[in-house]
Amino acid sequence: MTTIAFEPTEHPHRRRNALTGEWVLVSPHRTKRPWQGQVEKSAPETRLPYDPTCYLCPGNERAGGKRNPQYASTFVFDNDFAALLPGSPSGPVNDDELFQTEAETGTCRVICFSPRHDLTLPEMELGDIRRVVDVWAQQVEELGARPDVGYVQIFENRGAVMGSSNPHPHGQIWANHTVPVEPAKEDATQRAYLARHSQPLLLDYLAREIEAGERIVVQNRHWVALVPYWAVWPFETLLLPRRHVLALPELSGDERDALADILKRLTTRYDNLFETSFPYSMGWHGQPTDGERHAHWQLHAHFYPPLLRSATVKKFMVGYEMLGMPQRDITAEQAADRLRQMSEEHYRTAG
Ligand code: H2U
Ligand code: ZN
Repeated sequence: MTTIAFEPTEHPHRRRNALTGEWVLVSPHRTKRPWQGQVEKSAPETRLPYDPTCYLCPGNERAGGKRNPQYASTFVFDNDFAALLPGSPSGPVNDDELFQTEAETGTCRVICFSPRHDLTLPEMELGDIRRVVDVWAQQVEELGARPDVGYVQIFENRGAVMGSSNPHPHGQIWANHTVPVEPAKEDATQRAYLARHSQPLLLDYLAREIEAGERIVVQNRHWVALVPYWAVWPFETLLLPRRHVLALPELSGDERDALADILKRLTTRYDNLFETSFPYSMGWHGQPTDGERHAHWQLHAHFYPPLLRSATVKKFMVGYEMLGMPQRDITAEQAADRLRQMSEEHYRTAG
């Protein structure tokens, strides 16, 4: 391979996402101008701990007509408007090259993180975040044990800009028969890497990131949160366990406590960045639940936040992104540096 005179902080370049095989265009010369430090604050929100019109608050009636119990910590229910239906047919419908169809079955659930309508993950107590971690793990275990479930996708849409329907802290679980597109890409790359190197891809990657240090945002004894080298969204992060872990149910008690800790610290830094309740879609990727042990897998969470410059200026994935490939200006290293500078005391409680 020929080497060229190349300066990653100046020259436009492409970076390959080792987990998906896809590329991102980075245009660092466009951010040469120093950061203005301007923070456009969004209108301060005052929310009540209980909202009588909220369909997720304890004791309230949901849109489907069912009533929530007076739950005191977390609460999981079957989505009243589920995208997948349990017991519906599954499997190939035809092998038509131009109109290929497969029937898909599954289960969709909603997880309320807290009975408190006014909280978000970073504002919750560590012990209560730990309960959310336990629910995630328990749901993967329970749904993954079903013979018709090949993959359990846990995720959270936070904030109206990400399409979240309600500020009450909540996430979702979709459990499918087939492995969805994103984890399927990661499955293929991780499998090929293990075959070539006898080491899981993400463990090698994490070792290199720890060595480099420049993209690390926050770490504790069991977890590391970093802006991946190939990040597409401005402040995208990847959350990784230090140990080789295939799926959430395998996490020890100590690792779950440490996960609650790093979730709180990471999401607090996010909120502090633009002094706003930071929107994102986040979710967990672990091994498929087909009953096999997929040693090439390494559990991880992705955080995909859309904000770019302030509480109101988001990155648009349009034009070139839709028709060419994803592109970013601020480099992953600059984004990690900004997040590293943030306080771990939440702006709403800081004086
Ligand atoms: P989002 O905020 O990420 O959209 O998640 C809320 C989910 O809650 C959504 O999938 C479901 C919607 O179908 N829902 C119910 O199951 N019952 C309701 O009463 C309203 C919303
Ligand atoms: Zn509520």
